[in-house]
Amino acid sequence: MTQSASACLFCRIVAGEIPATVVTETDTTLAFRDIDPKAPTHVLVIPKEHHRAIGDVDPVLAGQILATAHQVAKSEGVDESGYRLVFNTGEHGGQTVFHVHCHVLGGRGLTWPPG
Ligand code: D5M
Repeated sequence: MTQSASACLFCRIVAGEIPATVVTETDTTLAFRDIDPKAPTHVLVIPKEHHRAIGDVDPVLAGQILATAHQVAKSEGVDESGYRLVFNTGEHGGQTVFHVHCHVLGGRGLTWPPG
């Protein structure tokens, strides 16, 4: 962790200091709509606790993030048509917010490979 929780954008969303359109939450995770959606469904699932990247998250919490992501896919109605879960990680992975987050993307045919 290189950023204090008070300076972290997503920690501030968890704290209610910055508004977000919340889709669902659990004791340990929060799901909210991406501010710059890349697909009709574009939701971010984060742990409420600050961790920089997926490699810093213990397996139990990682499973909770994935379970919430799947729940979002179902509630958004994209689980049947298909969807994509993405953890951009580090500089080459395109991570811009250093509080781990899982992108839930769906609602259209997604191309491969990503850029
Ligand atoms: O993705 C970081 C994502 O975070 C990017 O898709 C925009 C999104 N973002 C940034 N600020 C906000 C706020 N305030 N609300 C909702 N979504 C936000 P990355 O994988 O790090 O490139």
